[in-house]
Amino acid sequence: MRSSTVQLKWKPVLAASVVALFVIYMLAKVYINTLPLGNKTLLYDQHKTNNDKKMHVIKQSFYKIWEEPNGQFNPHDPGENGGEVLTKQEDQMKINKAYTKYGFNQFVSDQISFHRSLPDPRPSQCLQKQYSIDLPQVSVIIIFHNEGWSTLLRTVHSVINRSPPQLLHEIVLCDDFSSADHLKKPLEEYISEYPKVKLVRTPQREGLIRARVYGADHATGEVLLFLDSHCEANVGWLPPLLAEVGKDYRRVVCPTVDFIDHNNFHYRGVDPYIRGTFNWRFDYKEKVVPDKMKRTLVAPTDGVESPVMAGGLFAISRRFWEELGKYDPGMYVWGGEQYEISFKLWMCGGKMLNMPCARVGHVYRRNVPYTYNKPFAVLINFKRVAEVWMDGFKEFLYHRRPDISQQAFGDVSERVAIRHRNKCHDFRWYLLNVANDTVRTKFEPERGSGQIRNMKHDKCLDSESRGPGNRITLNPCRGSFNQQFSWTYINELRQNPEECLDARYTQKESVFREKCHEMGGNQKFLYRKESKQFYHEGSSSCVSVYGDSPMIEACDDDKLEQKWEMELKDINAPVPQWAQLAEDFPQPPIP
Ligand SMILES: [Mn+2]
Repeated sequence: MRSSTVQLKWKPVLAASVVALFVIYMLAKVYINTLPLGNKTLLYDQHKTNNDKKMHVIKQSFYKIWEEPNGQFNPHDPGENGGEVLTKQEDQMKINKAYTKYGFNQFVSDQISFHRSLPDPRPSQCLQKQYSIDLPQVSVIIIFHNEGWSTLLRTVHSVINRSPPQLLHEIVLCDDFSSADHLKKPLEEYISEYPKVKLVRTPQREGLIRARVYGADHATGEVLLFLDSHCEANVGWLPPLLAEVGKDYRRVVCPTVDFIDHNNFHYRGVDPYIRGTFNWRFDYKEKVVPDKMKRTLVAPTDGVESPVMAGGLFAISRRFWEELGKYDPGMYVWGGEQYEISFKLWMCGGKMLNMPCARVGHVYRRNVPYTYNKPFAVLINFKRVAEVWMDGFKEFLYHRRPDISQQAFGDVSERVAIRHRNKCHDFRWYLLNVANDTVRTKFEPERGSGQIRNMKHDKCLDSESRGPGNRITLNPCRGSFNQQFSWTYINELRQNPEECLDARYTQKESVFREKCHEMGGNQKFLYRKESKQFYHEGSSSCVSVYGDSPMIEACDDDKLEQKWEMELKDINAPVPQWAQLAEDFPQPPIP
């Protein structure tokens, strides 16, 4: 009784507060709309719909107008709204040819408008986010080598169409010594219509890394933004990136890279809250942001701190790029540059953020269509990164990758000088402060290795050199490369280079070979020494045999089909000297 009396008294007060708040809100809105021209506090308001263009307010609808010239496109045209393009059986020859030449289905790409519309995959909060009008201008640098006409120009047009003109200083197209005819005169003529697009060509084949440096050297904007030549910038992509660099010139930002299918050019948004990291084989890994960290994000629109960038799509101030010595010019072609730039930007006072509101679609190639006559390029690059930036921790890498360890790598003294000149932190600092929850540094010896023999059939697990997604089979033991497995510290059954046995309780009749995800689950196999069984925790079952293939089924100690032999190792052997560096580091959990 008494509590309801109290409630009755509060009701009018509550109503009055709501009205008062609403009035304050409306007054604030009116005030913002009357701010004078040129005032630094003016905002990019992506929501306004009235005629405040003259107040230099960039609106969401502005992007939309810019995105679709004349606002006219037919949603039924190929690939509109990021949709997939279907092909006919009779086109298969042309499609195969396109793959050989470009690494993706250029035949499909050619049917899609340069100005195609895209779905907006941003978290809804991004649409309300406001950006200062006082942002630095950007040079977008696009490297290409024998790129297809339509993929290249769709990249260019998506940037022009979806960038506020006052933020886009220029687009630098950097041709890394292409031979294709369409990239000569026809390209020059085409871009002559677009005053902001400039074309530079390397005097010899440089490879992606050095071509990016060449392109950047020809750019004059305050911020450099690198893109591949088969991308599509999405709506509102630029302000979130430039706003961060504008706050501090040592902030490096990556757009969220959405997925464009190489086969049908379907555009798919991805989870934007991810962090890039690596393992001690220098495989790049992505980890979803742990809940603990999600809570510390101030807003869903904020960037996620990331230890390593995914690839080559990022923005950096020209000043920081130059202070850091650009990319290492002693690197070749492609590979390893993402580690170099990521390690040094963190170690030398910067910060890297993945931006959930900035979206760029990228076509992941199926195959690499070009050749470059530099064997061991990636090994040289990795070795240079390790020697310059990783101190004693390079041994963690060399232990897992003897091929890197043995690689000649040239002179790195100038790169080491950059480290000293910028008074950078050491790699220990990086591991403890940047990558401490993504990279395990404790010595993790193999638990076993060699071939895995079934005791009933006297045959061995065999991947028959087929790639990810394929079923594992059982063959006579012959010690071949495809029969070599490593039972790792985190209980994977791993095969080089980085594929793991993978079992699913939904498909018990087979065991597959998949890219190692290092998250346990389907790829976690515990070996029971006494019963010689491989116990698959994810499905609470054991690896057995059906026909000529391994399968999983309910564990049964008495079944000889479930018994396997492999050479086990002593994981309690003393920790080698090189690995003692990080014994006391806090470790991210073992999956
Ligand atoms: Mn690419």
